[in-house]
Amino acid sequence: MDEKQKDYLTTNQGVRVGDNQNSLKAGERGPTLLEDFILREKITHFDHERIPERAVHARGAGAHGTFELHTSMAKYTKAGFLQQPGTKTRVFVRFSTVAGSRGSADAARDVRGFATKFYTDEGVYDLVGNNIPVFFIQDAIKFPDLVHAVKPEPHNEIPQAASAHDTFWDFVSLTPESAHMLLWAMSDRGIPRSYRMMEGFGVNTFRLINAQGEARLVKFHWKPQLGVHSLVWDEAVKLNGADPDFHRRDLWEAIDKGDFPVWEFGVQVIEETPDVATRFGFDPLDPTKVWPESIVPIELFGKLTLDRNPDNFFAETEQVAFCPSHMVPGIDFSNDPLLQGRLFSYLDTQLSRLGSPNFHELPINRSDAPVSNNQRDGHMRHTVNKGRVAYQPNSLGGGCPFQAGGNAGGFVSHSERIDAHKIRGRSPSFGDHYSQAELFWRSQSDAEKEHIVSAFRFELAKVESKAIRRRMVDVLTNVDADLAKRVADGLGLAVDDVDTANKRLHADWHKYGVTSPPQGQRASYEGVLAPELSMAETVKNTIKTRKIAILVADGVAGEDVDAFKAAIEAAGGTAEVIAPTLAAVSRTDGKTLVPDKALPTVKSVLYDAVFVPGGPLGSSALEGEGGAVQFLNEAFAHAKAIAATGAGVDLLLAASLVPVTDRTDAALEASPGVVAVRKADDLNGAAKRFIDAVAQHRHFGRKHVKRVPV
Ligand code: HDE
Repeated sequence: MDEKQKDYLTTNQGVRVGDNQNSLKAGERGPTLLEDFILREKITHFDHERIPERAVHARGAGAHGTFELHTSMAKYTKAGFLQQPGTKTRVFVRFSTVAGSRGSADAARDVRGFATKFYTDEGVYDLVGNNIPVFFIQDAIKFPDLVHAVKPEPHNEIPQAASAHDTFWDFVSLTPESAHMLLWAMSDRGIPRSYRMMEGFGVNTFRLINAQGEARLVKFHWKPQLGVHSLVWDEAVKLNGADPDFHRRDLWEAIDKGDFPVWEFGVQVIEETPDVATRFGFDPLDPTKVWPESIVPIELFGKLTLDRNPDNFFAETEQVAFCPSHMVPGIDFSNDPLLQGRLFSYLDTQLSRLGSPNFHELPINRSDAPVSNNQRDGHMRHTVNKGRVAYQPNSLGGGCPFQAGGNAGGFVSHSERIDAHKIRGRSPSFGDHYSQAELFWRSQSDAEKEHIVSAFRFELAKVESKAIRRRMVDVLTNVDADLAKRVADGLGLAVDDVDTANKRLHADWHKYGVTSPPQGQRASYEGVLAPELSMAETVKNTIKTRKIAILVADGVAGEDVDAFKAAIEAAGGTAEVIAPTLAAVSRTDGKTLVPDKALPTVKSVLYDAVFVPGGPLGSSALEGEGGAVQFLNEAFAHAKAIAATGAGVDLLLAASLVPVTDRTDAALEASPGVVAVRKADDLNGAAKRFIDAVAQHRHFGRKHVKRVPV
């Protein structure tokens, strides 16, 4: 290498390091010298390389992107980035799980964070949301209790990244306001297929303020272009072993390949009339309630595209500091008591996590709008402020910097009139804990209901205390009798009528000091349809970015592979050829095929669907591979699309897709999402049927699933 081009190793002071392999010693066999500043600098830096992980949402993955406005929101807000259609704003988004620590696995059952930093021309705006539109608690004062309850238990730090333990269910069974969110968390929303296929919600209620100073209450929504899709529980459990980085890797690879994730940004708007607390049956300030879209429709106004992976995880994803209090003119807070507490918490936590009030100077947190104020000094100050003036008002600095007032784009808080007694309490409708939980339950498809029941059964069966299990069934009895019965059946418990359940619940709440909020009147959602709460009708017309496995062995029908691979790729999916080893396999047409992956290194859970091409030799070779048979069984039990051509169909028959008593091609074909074509004379037609089946994401209507050994 040319001497000038060489990149020499240096210390942090820029001194070139002569030897990076040996510390400075007194002789070959002598002690190391304290004088070795190169050794000490290197090790000292290493000793301090970790920073406190986030108290919640410690595990995450982020990406850069752009938000582009397509519809002016000027009628609602004066925020600069929401005025002119076509305006682009740089963003950084971090997705996360809540409960697990930084090294925990991605596919845990949990809420997902969806936090967006907009670097607007008027300053940084953070929308720190989740993939579930409601929250467990209504008041910030309960947050430390909620988090202590769900985190690993303090005596033995078990279990990691799981709510299936006593302390969590103890807390929520004594906190009835959590009922609605519990249904969401136990639904498939708690185990998303990928970060790219989740909805996002601001959860808390905010205000938009227009140029006329008019304020309206709003909720924010992110709608994913690829639809909302989830894993199934058995798959999630296995994924956490097969690839603990499943979601992180998925996001990284998609962006790397140019499959940029896209969301539409939308808002629900409520006029803040004097009767706003009672007009809808729910109080818009209550973060345990959704605003059903049939009552308050969503207006979509822009598009978020994530198109660049971070260069460095620590510098960007770890050091990014979100605060709901990072707000710009035209958007404002509501009195949602959860939000009010968050406004304090995040700034405080960034100080302890990043160690300095100068965290806003880190590149990932820096505002694109110029920063000019009289703040000075502090740990790790980067800015070199000039001049002698660091106060306001001043004359020595010509009065600079000036406060902007409202007319020059200064942030002016919405002048809400408040005339009230100081109390510790909540508005009465906050006491209606169950009506929306019931609306959610009622809005689910049969398969989704089944999954919710299984999740409650699983989690509560892991709870050791019988009394807690009993209490949770009593809470569910208040939501819906059928739900309670189905969960109780799994726990060997009986379900009583609501009055009996409530007598027991109230006795417990009294005994353990649960005082607020009192149970209020139940709102009626009779006749309200809320299909948006279900995932059943989501986007199901594309296989874009889906990963499909093709299982092959020596003697595979090459043209079947070619036809399916071409069809999958043409439709925007990815096909990976998997063989028993990485050695090239022979094709029936005399050519060879180089596998992408070796069977022992992959699992069905890493793929969205599977195809077994024909070729009698290849298929029977795979029959001798337990991994291939297990692959098919798992794909089948996890409701994924499966296709086979020619002799490949024999492999499907050899697996447990159909019962022994009915091992026929017809029985296979009768199973939803299974394409079994013995005579492959219309390969393209078969591939098309397969692609349509993959686009459906999952096929929950399969019979005989329970007997499949997975
Ligand atoms: Fe958070 N939350 N939270 N939270 N939250 C944090 O801030 C907190 C809540 C959410 O990717 C912490 O930087 C309180 C609701 C996300 O960096 C902390 C309350 C929602 C992230 C904190 C809530 C969220 C956090 C921990 C109740 C959905 C990750 C580290 C009043 C709207 C952001 C940190 C990222 C992170 C406090 C409730 C979302 C401790 C006190 C509701 C997405 O400040």
